[in-house]
Amino acid sequence: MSSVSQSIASPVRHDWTEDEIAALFALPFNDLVFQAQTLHRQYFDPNEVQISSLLSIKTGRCSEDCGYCPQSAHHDSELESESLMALDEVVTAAKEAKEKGASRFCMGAAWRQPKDRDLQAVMDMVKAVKDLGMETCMTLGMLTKDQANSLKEVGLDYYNHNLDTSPEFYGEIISTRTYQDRLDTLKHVRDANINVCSGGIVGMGESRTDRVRLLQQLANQTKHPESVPINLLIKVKGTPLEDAPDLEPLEFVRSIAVARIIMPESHVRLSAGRESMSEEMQALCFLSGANSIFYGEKLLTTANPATSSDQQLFEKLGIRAV
Ligand code: SAM
Ligand code: DTB
Ligand code: SF4
Repeated sequence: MSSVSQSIASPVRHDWTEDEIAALFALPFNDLVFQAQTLHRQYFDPNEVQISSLLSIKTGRCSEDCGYCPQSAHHDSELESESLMALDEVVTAAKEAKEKGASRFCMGAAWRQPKDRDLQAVMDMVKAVKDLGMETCMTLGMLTKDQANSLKEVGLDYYNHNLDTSPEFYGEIISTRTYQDRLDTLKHVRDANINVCSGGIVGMGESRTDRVRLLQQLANQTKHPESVPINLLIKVKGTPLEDAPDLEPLEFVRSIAVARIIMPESHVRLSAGRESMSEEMQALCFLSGANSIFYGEKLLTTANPATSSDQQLFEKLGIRAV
C-alpha cells in the first residue's frame, strides 16, 4: 500500500509530512477528487453547504502591510476608510443577512489588534447578533489571551485568523507581524474554547510547495481548525500583488481537495475569489469537498457573487444552504 492510501485509512491526523501532502497534490486529478469526495461523504452530507455573510465593521487605514490587502494604510487602493460601525447598523446588516438565509455572521475589522477600549463595542455586537439567533464570527487581527477570553464570555462562536501562506513565503507578503504572532493568536483562541477559522490565500505567486506547507501548518495543529477558508487572491489595484500571476484554476481545485483530505472533519470554505470563478469551477470545488462559502454581494471591501446567482447555482447543483 502506498503511503498516500495508508493515510486515507486513518484520516484524522496531525503528523502530515510535506512529502505526503505533496504526493496528494501530485495525484492524477480524478484520483485526487475521488478521494476527497469519498472522504467528504464519510463526514458530511455532500449536498449541504454552510453559508456565512461578512460585514466590514471597521474599514481601511490598517497599520499592517499585508501585500494582498486593499485595507492596508501602506498601499494606495483608493478605498474609503470608515471608523468602527455603530451597533444598530451592525444589527440591521445581520438581520438582512439572516433574512437572505445566512446562518453565521462574520464581522471583520481592519486592525492589527483590537484596542481594549474597542473591545467592549465589539462584545456588544457579538451579543446583539447572537440575540438574533445567528452564529457569530469575528476577525479583528491579533488577540491577547484576555481578549480571547472576553470574546468567549459574550458567546463568540468562531474567530477567523489566517496563516495566509507557508512560513517560507510569508516574509514576501507581510513584514509587520510574524508567523509566530499568528500561531500565538490561534492558540489564544483555541485555549479560550472559541471555534477556530483559519486558512490562507493562494494565487499570490507562491509555489506549490508553499501551498503544501500552508496546508501542513493547518493540518498539524493539535486540533484542526473547525473552518478552513481557502481564498483565491483578489488582485486589487494599488496593492503590491495587483499583478500577481494567475493561478491555474485546477491547481486551486487541487488545493481544496487536499485540504479536504488532510482535515476531513473541518468545513473547507471556498472563500474570496468566487466572483472570478465559473459555475463549473465552483461545482468542481464542491465536488472536491468545499462545504461552506461567503454569501452576500460583498466580502469585506470587494465584490462577491450576487445572492440570486448563488441561489441559482445551488438550485442547479441540488445543494441545500445551511
Ligand atoms: N485584519 C484582520 C486580519 O488580518 O486578521 C481581519 C481582516 S483580514 C481582511 C482577513 C483575511 O482576509 C486575511 O487574513 C486574508 O487572508 C483575507 N484577504 C484580505 N485581502 C484579500 C484579497 N485581496 N484576496 C484574498 N483574500 C484576502
Ligand atoms: C477569509 O479568509 N476571507 C474573508 C474572511 N476570512 C474575513 C475575507 C476576504 C477578504 C477579501 C478582500 C476584501 O473584500 O477586502
Ligand atoms: Fe490589516 Fe487584516 Fe488587511 Fe492585514 S489583512 S492589512 S491586518 S486588514
